[in-house]
Amino acid sequence: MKFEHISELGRLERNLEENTAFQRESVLAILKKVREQGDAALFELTETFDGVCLGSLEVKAQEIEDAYDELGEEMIAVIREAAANIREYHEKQKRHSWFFTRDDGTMLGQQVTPLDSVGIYVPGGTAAYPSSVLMGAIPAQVAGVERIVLVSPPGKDEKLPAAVLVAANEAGVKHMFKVGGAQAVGALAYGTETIPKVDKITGPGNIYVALAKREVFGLVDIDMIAGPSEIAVLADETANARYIAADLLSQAEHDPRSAAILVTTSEKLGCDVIDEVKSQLDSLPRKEIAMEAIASYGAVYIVDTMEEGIEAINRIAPEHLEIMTEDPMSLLGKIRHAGAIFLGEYSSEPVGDYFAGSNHVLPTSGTARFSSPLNVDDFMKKSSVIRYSKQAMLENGRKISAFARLEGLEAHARAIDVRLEGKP
Ligand code: HSO
Ligand code: ZN
Repeated sequence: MKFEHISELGRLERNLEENTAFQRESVLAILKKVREQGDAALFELTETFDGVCLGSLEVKAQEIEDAYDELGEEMIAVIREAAANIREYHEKQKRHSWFFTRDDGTMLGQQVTPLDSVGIYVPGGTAAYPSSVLMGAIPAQVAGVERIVLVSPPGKDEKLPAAVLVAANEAGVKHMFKVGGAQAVGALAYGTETIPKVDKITGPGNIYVALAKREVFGLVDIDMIAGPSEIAVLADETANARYIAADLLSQAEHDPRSAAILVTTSEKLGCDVIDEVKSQLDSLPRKEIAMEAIASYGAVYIVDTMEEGIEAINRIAPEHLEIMTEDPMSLLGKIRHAGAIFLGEYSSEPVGDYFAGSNHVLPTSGTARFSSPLNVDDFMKKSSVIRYSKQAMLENGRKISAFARLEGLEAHARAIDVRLEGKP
């Protein structure tokens, strides 16, 4: 981690899908196989890629019970409390249908309907995060989605991690399947004998999963193609260097391509944070990953004024932003682009990853310029509702048919005219 000039900001742009022609070819072959052979393809591909010969794709009730025993009371209680916080936050996002009437008797409105079914992908191995299960499933459940389907690659023991099963169960997921990779995306998009076809696929995954999601987009909806995690901290001389370093490392440990950036008006704070990062790194179990991230995408930018700092943050449009200044609230309104904004020294980023209630599935790689955290709206859609009255038709019909003729669409015009003739 070192000082860099603000003009170097562009270096942080990372493209997840560079040079992926080879993987795309194999994704296409996998999707074709799943479409043509259904469950048989899933069993075969799970044996090839995960090295397990599954007896059944579906997670059985007994496995969920065993997961509760394995996880233990204390962690079950923590997951329950986190789930309650996430539910409370997302309830506030829920939109309702609205209607209004005009004096002429017309009624117009918007009817909001949940999607019928969604699939939640949970990556395998050390990235099988139970917190991400809550973040995907709870907004869907709050939206009112009837069928939430979880898919995740099994471990060598043929199982899914206990914490994942408990989190899914606590979030109200009733259908869980042991399949991962591009084949799981194919199963959700096309449906197989065992796995129901869904309308939308959410959740992060490796490059094969990301490419498969992109490939089936259109047939089904997808959430986003997430890049490596990012954190930016905007700080003045009052900030605590130890806290900032710890927070930068919290995201650096996710991925060797994670970005961790400090933008500050204080050169002294910048130096202290660099020293702290070096000393805290040493004892981290995931030090190799964090070190690589800090070396490649870690940076400290010194700015002359807070205004300049805010400008830099808006250019980065980070996934996570922490504001560690004397009065963080006073800067909030000036931040235009950031996935999640953490205010003050006790709002450490992992508070949002696990427990506060806000969603941790956030726009990365600068996409916060135009997109939002995963939210209840992602699992709902809207229908326009129109009820025109006879009076409104008689008053406005001529204008409508004239508009239709302007476009050369005579049948449209006559559909109106036929109602203006006075004949039923
Ligand atoms: N910070 C990650 C989410 C996560 N962290 C899951 C821990 N577990 C992406 O925003
Ligand atoms: Zn995290």
